[in-house]
Amino acid sequence: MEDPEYSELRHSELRHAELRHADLQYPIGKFDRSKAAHSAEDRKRLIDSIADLPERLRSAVAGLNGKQLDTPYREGGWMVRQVVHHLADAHMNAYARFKLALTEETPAITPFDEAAWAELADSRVTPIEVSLALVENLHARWVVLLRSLKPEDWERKVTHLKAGQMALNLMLSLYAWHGAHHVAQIDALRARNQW
Ligand code: NI
Repeated sequence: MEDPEYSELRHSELRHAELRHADLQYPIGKFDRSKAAHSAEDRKRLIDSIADLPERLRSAVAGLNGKQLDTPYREGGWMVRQVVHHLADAHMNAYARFKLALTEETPAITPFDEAAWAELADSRVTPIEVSLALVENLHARWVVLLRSLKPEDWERKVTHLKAGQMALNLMLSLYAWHGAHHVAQIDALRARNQW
């Protein structure tokens, strides 16, 4: 008879291998496009989460040395450093998209090639402090803007060339998810390595 503990271990290893990729890349799950923020309560909660992101990101990377920052958060994934710079890249785009949506009629939004941006020199070698400060300052302005929106403003849309039409109430949930998603990747890496 097989040692039950061994069998359990083997089973969990197999299961772990199956789930490994999706779990590591999407530790909080993929974004659910059905989750637009339709109520004022939902929007308040999501704006608060965007307001807290700079601090959550800072604690996620606190105390990591250069070698740890240059470690991919999963095999074949971005280095921690690139994840931090990616949040600045993506949220600068997001902020501009909100402002475009508020000042133009359903403007067309150009997607950016996030993988290619992450390979440019500034994403690979800039000290993370630069992007931590950038994200802090960017989110400070973004949150002032978000808290000023009237209920009807949340229905304003952009046309994303790949994702189609998106209202601001959907983009709000998307970016609240996006910040939490990348922070969770870093948290999971640290937990696995006991850093
Ligand atoms: Ni991202």
